[in-house]
Amino acid sequence: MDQFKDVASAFQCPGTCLGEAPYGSGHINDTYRAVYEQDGREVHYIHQRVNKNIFKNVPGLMDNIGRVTRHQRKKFEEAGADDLDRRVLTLVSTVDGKDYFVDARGDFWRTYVFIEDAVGIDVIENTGQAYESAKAFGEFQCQLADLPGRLHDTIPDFHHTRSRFNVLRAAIDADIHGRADAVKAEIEFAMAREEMVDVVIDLMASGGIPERVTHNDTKLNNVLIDNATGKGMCVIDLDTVMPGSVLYDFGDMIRTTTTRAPEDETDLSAVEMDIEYFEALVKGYLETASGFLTAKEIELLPFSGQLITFEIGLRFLTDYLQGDVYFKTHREGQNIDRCRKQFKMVESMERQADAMQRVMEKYQ
Ligand code: ADP
Ligand code: GN1
Ligand code: MG
Repeated sequence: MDQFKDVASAFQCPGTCLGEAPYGSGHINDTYRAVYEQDGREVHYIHQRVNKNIFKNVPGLMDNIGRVTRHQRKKFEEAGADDLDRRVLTLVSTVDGKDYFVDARGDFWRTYVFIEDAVGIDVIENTGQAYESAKAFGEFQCQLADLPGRLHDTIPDFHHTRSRFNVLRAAIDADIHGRADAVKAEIEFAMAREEMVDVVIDLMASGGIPERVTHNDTKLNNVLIDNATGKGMCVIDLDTVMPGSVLYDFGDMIRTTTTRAPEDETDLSAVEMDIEYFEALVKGYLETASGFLTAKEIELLPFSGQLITFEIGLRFLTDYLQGDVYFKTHREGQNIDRCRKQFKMVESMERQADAMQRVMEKYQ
């Protein structure tokens, strides 16, 4: 791709760029793994085109990522951790010393050192992965607890579930693609749960739970798991790191790590929240996060799964009604399948609320 010549020469990646290919399965940015020849050996980098339709303030977002990754690195150094270049994302500077490059089309690019021998997992395979990812995200929150200054809000109201609900309502009323009739059951499911949407935002507003620096997109494939050891190596996808609630993070961990069904599973008969995975999550998370969590936050951890799974389900439903303009899709109907899967998980968690509570009691 011609655009890549400019990208490759914009960053301080030594050697010759041999080529690049799309990489990973993120729904938002365009991610490429590039191969460079450096003194006779092959070295990889991640070049990423940041989605500027979704992120309206990319310079602010990149400022966040620079601050966050420097802070994390310092924390790992203080803790005597080794293999630092695989524990924290490393931004590669442009030739003029910036963290991002704007190409001739006005697209924003950034480059990361490629983390070798570790992968982001799309669908969970075993309880160890749930445990490791929760431990990594808990450690991430802990490291950022004393980050100086406030981060930019890269997407305002990102986890404001009431806003998400209202946007869905407007999409149903507008119904610009005439799809609402075919998804009446999903719309009814959503409307019947309106009371859920204010719980966390009201508590945040009243000071009942604290604002913290959170990741806000803690799905399983946003932590790289070491191929050899199965350990959580590196928290990635830092675009939405900003002020938030730990409940957003824990809720999204529950959404993505407690079932072996993919996010867009169409056979819903077997989709259930698996309590064993939930237990592994709680164990891993409390190991790294219990030192700073308040009693109220801990009390709401099981509920956060219902809330965030519901919220993402609302977003998939909205995007389906609006014509699939936000999340990348690879086939017709993928967003509505994603929505149905989320709602099935919400039901499953509602049914198992007592069992989830008992797991919490075991670990306190
Ligand atoms: P998106 O916001 O689109 O989800 P991500 O930042 O999560 O984009 O990146 C997409 C995928 O690229 C990740 O799931 C991961 O597999 C891979 N990836 C991103 N950064 C790195 C890195 N520094 N080293 C190795 N793989 C990476
Ligand atoms: C997006 O970037 P990615 O693919 O990790 C989305 C999340 C959703 C998720 C659903 C910035 O995450 O909020 O929960 O898809 N990211 C953004 O899979 O909207
Ligand atoms: Mg991602």
